[in-house]
Amino acid sequence: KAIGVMDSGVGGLTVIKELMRQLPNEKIIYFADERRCPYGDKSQNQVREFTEEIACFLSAFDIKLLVLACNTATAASMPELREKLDIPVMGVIQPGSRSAIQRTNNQKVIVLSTKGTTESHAYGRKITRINRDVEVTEFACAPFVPLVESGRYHDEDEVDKCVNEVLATLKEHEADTVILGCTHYPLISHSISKFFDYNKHIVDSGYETAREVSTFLDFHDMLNTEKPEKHKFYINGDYHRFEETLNKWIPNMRYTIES
Ligand code: DGN
Repeated sequence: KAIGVMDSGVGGLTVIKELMRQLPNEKIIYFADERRCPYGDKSQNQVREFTEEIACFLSAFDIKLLVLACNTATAASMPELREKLDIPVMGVIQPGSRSAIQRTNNQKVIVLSTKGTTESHAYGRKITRINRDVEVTEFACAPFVPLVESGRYHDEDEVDKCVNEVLATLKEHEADTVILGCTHYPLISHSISKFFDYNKHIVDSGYETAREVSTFLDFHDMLNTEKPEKHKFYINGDYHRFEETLNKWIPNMRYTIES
């Protein structure tokens, strides 16, 4: 059985890159909602509706686990979706929150995310529920997703400029840990670390989520033992740009793609 993964666009690729590295025998079936991307400025109800629709599409493939590789979708739909589906559902907010709690020494954490995730306060609630001494600053970075989706994330000067403008007010922030609370952001994480003079822990929720998926599958004896032939991608829009990012971010991957 495969693992179903969804995102609004290319962001989830940062999660599957880690899934493939940490769990090389698992087959991935990925859905990118390019037609309705970005999710960040949509209402919680709309995002929940989109996520349920995609979960339903992916469930038809007889998957053993669904990963919401999108913070905005996780924030909007996690408890409801867990109730509706009869397979386990994992999101990206819990793993990132736990990792930040482990890493912070001064108990101050910044969360960079979309407007939807910021306004949901999903990270703030999750982190303080585990450790209420941690002070969480949630900060929306609306221009980052369009920058990544447009494919301009590899133009370092342009990314640096955008990061400097968006994060300007956080320059002197005393937090020692920054969560990349949107799965698109690891594609520009170099500029984000540079902006903070490389002196903050950067939490990549993709990496942490893959670790949790690995623990979960192992614990429930659900790991595959043979390498999959090919991974599968479904894109409901123009897939050329998606495929360009896919090939740059995860070279030499064997896959089929349908739009
Ligand atoms: N990658 C998604 C996330 O982690 O929130 C959001 C991207 C978007 O559609 N704004």
